[in-house]
Amino acid sequence: MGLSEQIQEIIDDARRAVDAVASTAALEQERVRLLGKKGALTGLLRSMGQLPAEERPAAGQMINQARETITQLLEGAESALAEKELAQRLVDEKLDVTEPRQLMRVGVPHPTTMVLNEVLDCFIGMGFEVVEGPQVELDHYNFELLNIPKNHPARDAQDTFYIDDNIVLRTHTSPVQARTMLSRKPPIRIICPGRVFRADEVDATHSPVFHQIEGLVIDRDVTMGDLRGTLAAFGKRLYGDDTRLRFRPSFFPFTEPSAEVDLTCFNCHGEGCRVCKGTGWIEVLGCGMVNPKVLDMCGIPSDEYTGFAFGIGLERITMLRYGIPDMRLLFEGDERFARQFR
Ligand code: 2U9
Repeated sequence: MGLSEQIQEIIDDARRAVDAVASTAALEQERVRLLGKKGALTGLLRSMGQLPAEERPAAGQMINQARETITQLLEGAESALAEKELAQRLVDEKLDVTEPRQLMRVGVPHPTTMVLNEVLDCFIGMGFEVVEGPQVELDHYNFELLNIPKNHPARDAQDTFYIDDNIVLRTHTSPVQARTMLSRKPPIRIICPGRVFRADEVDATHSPVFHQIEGLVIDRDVTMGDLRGTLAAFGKRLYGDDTRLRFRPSFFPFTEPSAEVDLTCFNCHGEGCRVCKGTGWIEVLGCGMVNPKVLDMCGIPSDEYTGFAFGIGLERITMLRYGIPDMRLLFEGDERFARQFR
């Protein structure tokens, strides 16, 4: 068989093989078989050495042409196959974005969070800045700087969770204010929300973990009148514009004088009802003028500055707001409970 017949046979074979190939992977195998080192065409090229010298250029040209032809066959098949495979993938991997799916359950804010946000919004509106601090505190910040001395009953392990002799779970957010006073100069106008801990037994009105919101204002010439005006604005925001407030004398180590603050009942507006146990008043928070001893210990000269502070038990006002009868409901994490207050 002459060279041109051999070449024609190789091309015919290539055409049949390439036509029969069904995937790009199989096509690659064919490329190796047809044009690779062990292929028939390469074999012919090698055997050219046996030809008389004058026939070699023509033979080489024919073989190269054949190689070109086969390369074009492979390339044509490759683009046709790639197109076919893409079309198949588009069918196989089609997504029906209109297909109905399992609905995602969306959570709701906890009632305590909703009341917290309302209280924060009120004080932020009056120019207060929100400050937070550690829940695990040094005895020094939690007690000493707040004029709660070593023998004070609040320090008892019956009332306070101790980590060691000097470290406690904070029993109020007051250490946040103490830290702020030590690190800043007046004027100070801050509101400090956060989780606090007391070694209480759980019942309908007590929990060993609860939340406070405390406020602190320090500047020159801050008076009890400023305290009353600030809390009156808060009371109206919380219980409505016709809300009145009254101060009852009280005692806290960190304030002097100190007072407990009642608001007229949001339910009966002072007439007396079940919510306020017939008194017309609801106790909402404690407050006072910052004890000069506390100012001095926290690096603020008490002969130059005065201040007021107040503390709100968040769970208590949340229970009142929504008529929740038992504090434990606020800590159970049952979402069916939370969903009732949207
Ligand atoms: C500094 C100085 C003074 C914070 C205050 C109260 C009054 C108060 C209670 C409310 C209900 C605690 O959660 S509760 O049981 N708090 O009555 N808190 S004055 O006074 C401060 C705080 C920090 C440096």
